[in-house]
Amino acid sequence: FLPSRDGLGVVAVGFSGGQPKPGVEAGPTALIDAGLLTQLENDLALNVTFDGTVASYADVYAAHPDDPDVRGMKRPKTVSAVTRQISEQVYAHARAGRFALTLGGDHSIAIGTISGSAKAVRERLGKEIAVVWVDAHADINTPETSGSGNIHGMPVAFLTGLARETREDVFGWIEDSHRIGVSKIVYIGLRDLDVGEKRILRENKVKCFTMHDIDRHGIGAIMDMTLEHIGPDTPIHLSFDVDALDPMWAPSTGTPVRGGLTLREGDFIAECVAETGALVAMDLVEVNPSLDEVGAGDTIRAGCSLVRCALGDTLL
Ligand code: 6HN
Ligand code: MN
Ligand code: MN
Ligand code: MN
Repeated sequence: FLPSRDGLGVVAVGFSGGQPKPGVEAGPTALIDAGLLTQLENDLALNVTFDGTVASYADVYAAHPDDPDVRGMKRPKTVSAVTRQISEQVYAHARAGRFALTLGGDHSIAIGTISGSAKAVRERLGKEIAVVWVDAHADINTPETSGSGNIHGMPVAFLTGLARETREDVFGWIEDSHRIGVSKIVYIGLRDLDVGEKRILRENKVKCFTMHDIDRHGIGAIMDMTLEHIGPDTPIHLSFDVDALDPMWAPSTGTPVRGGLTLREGDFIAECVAETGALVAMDLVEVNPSLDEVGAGDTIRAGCSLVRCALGDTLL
């Protein structure tokens, strides 16, 4: 089994509405200006499909001038409309057999990317995807457990159905075909969990490799266990929050947490997932070049490296 890869589709999401700090909407442009797509085309000989636009969602913001909280969620209709659009874009790439690379933007956009992959892979390959979620955070708050109301802390709850909403314009568009099972997620790099999230992770027996586990076993063993949990012949979606890396390597991000992955550990995770031949999609999110401007170059270079590794650049 190899999910045949007919080129690479790029979705550039200039969106920051899932959290309060401006600047993360400039992430995709910074990565592209650093030469990421040229590197993929030239060094990896990938056939890149990209319409050349970094979406700014001005129309969506204009359509929801006041977007009052729903169950404590901030900007619910804006985030719902943006993620719905992304879901359709990622679906279209994945349905056509293209690897879907999404550049963010804050992590709320994974509601769109993973729902799009899950649906396309069900239809195209008749399989359920697995998700490798690399992050300092679990992003599995429900609206009720969230202390911040920021939707970038909730995508996994909506994707698994742990959080649900019936109104169509507040994530009610998410159908069963878009969802993933809790047993199909593996977390790597966790080190900042909210109390409610810990309860959710325990109650649902979610596979988690925290920084403690990485210190204990080493990243090599962690990747063996990750891929063993997922099992063979399973298409994988890699959702990589750059804040999984230690701020020493990636300081320009909205919620940095010290004690994270080294640059090499991050690249190694991406390489191991690439090596399976089963990677069908990747998100790289939370690159915010306006935070810690001195470190922005490092953060962007780290992001480019993670994407290249996930596409097999460093494998022989
Ligand atoms: N991220 N758990 C915190 C919250 O607000 O729910 C932080 C979330 C961070 C989200 O980094 O993608
Ligand atoms: Mn995240
Ligand atoms: Mn995070
Ligand atoms: Mn916290």
